[in-house]
Amino acid sequence: MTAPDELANPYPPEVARRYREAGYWTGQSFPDLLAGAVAAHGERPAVVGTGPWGPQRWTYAELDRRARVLAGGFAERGVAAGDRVVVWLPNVPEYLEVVWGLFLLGALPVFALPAHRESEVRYFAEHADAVAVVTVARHDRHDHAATALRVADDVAPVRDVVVVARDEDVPAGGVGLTRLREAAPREPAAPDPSRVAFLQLSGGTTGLPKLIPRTHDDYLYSVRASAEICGLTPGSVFLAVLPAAHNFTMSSPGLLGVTHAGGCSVLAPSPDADTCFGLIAAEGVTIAAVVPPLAAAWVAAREAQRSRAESTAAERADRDLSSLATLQVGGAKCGSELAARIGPALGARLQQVFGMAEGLVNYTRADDPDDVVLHTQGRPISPDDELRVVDPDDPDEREVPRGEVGALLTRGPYTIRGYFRAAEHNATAFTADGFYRTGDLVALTGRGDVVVSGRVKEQINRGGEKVAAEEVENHLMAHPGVLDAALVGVPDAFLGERTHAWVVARPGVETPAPAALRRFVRDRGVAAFKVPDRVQVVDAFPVTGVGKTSRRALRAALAAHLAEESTVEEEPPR
Ligand code: AMP
Ligand code: DBH
Repeated sequence: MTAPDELANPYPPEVARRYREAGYWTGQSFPDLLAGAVAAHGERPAVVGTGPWGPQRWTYAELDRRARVLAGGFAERGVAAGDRVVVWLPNVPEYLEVVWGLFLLGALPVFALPAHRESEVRYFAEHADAVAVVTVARHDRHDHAATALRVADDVAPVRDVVVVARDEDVPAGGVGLTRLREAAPREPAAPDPSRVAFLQLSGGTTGLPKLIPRTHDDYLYSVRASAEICGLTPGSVFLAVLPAAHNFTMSSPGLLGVTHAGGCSVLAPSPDADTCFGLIAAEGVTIAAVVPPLAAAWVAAREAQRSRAESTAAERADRDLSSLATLQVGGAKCGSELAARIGPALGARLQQVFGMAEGLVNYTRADDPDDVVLHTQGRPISPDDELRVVDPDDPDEREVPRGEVGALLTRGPYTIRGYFRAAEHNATAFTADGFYRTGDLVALTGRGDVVVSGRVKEQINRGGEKVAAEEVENHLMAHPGVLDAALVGVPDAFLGERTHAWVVARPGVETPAPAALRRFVRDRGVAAFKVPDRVQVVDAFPVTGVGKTSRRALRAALAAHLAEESTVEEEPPR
């Protein structure tokens, strides 16, 4: 289905050679990573979590045994090395069994978020020519399995929907995980480490999300280096709070970094403070990764607990967070005020993380001065990460003086050179010499730390969940009563930004109500975080005198207008 060279190493050969010579690309594959952990730490705990079969606690040897069986199970279902399989799972331990099963088989996971819905899952399956979708029965009041089965009906290459559920909960047409677990274990494949290992997802800026091809070599370099920067050891216990498939949770240093170090991954079934504080206390969690709104919620919960004097000894033990050495905050900007409250409230050292699924990840370091940790988003992983901060209005993209704000371009040993099957988009997303245009506005400090100050890309960062303005506008414009739509971000005290849709009604038809338009977008089967927080129907876009009404200028004008308005009128987030 895929031309063989489509998944080949996308870096120019001389660049690949340089990254190998520098020791970044070592030829390690995903199966090698697991084999290394099993050899060195086989009897140590690898995974803790709760799924359809109740609480699970697996050593590396047990995880490996399970993954080999699933590799055999997928093979029996006709999945072959190089095939793509959409993995659409919440934070259950079986997530790791499935993902490692696919890696050991040499198949390529295509990661979807649990919050995604039919429109996104269908797109991933189609765009990647996936042969199977793996999901759960129900999650978050949504029937994931039923949705996946509809996708399988319509998208020709999808032969199987594998349902991670007890047999009695597997709907007709689905294949229960127990079926795959009956297979004979399979010897791990030996994939070419220079080739693409999986497709990661991006928040996207255009009408359709993009798939990100990451090779074994480039990704595992970032994982090993991240584990080292974050000081992971076999004693590290990582709490996966955000979705396991999110690039932050997976690799910064995340689930894979912990595997490299021989530590333990604890999967949180829900990100709320009660659940997570309980897990931190019970499992001795040493490091957790969250987005700013979650960090704020945890801080507030802790401050509230402290002020309640009547807590019993048992309650106090249940909330003992003393093991938590590091709280990583990233995905969206962690403001200085929140940053300053984290240490005192949670007793953990803050680490800011500014990363992207396309590659580049920046960390503040454990030995950085407080000033750097509180006020910057850190510095890159690699000495060979190239960061150019350029004038966004300059067609020649000349660099701005150090310290000034500009658009960030980056290139390096773990940053992609192009999205998967997106030639047209790649032409604008990358420079001719291979820099990725991140769309972020940043300044570099004298020491080379990055301070994120905004963005040029048409994307709204809703508490770390990325919303592509154009994608939502397209959904709105599919409504017969809508002539035009523009989605903008509005400042929000909790989320950083929330979404506001301006809609121009189509003349001559009944003007749709805002609530009906929100429902319309939701019913089109998109992730809930993409449903506009507020919809406002107007006769025409309130912009004149902008010169040309490019959509970008329009959005900027609307955003400015709304920012003014929102200082007067505050709406609680959904
Ligand atoms: P994605 O490309 O979907 O993986 O999202 C990556 C984007 O998230 C980055 O380009 C930034 O816009 C945003 N982001 C991630 N971490 C941070 C951070 N610590 N501060 C500000 N923005 C961030
Ligand atoms: O937002 C992100 O995509 C992100 C944030 C922190 C990321 O991909 C990462 C770390 O690796």
